[in-house]
Amino acid sequence: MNSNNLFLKISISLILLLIISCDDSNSTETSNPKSDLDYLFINELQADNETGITDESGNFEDWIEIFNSSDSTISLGGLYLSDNNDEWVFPFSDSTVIPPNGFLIIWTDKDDIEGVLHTNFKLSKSGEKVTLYSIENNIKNIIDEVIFDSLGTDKSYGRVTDGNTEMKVFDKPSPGQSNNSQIE
Ligand SMILES: [Ca+2]
Ligand SMILES: [Ca+2]
Ligand SMILES: [Ca+2]
Repeated sequence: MNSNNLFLKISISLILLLIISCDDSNSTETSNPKSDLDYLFINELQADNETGITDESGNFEDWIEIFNSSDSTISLGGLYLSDNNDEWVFPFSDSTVIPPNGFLIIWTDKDDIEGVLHTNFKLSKSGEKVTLYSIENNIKNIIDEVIFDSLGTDKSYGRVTDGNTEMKVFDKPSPGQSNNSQIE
């Protein structure tokens, strides 16, 4: 082996070593998307909104609030949200990223032409099932699921405290904000 070849070999080895060590340091810092998804919750929803919040078009629409209970930013791009009949995929967008301990409102208005935060289905005011899930290698992984009954006009249904299991009907919905302050 001449010295040029040896130099090349050593250089390549060093570069590979550098790449591997970079990867190592990254894996502890950046979040693993699979485990991160466990920190996502369907935190609150409204299925008969008549006087509450309005979407960009000024319409009183129903919505689902997603809560990121982790300390990392999580992108929802590529995840799925469904009701009893339809399935919708979160677009990849800055708008579908939730900051640590943040909330995101998805409009369930069947107006998906209105923007990336609008689903292709509506929530039934008589109740149904909402599921947040991922599909990897054709396997459906349920991240969170909420079954609700008829709630009444302008009420919401959600987690008594953000991200916890106990659910209740709220007289005062808190779209995009913590549910915790709504405890009476
Ligand atoms: Ca709309
Ligand atoms: Ca529906
Ligand atoms: Ca809320």
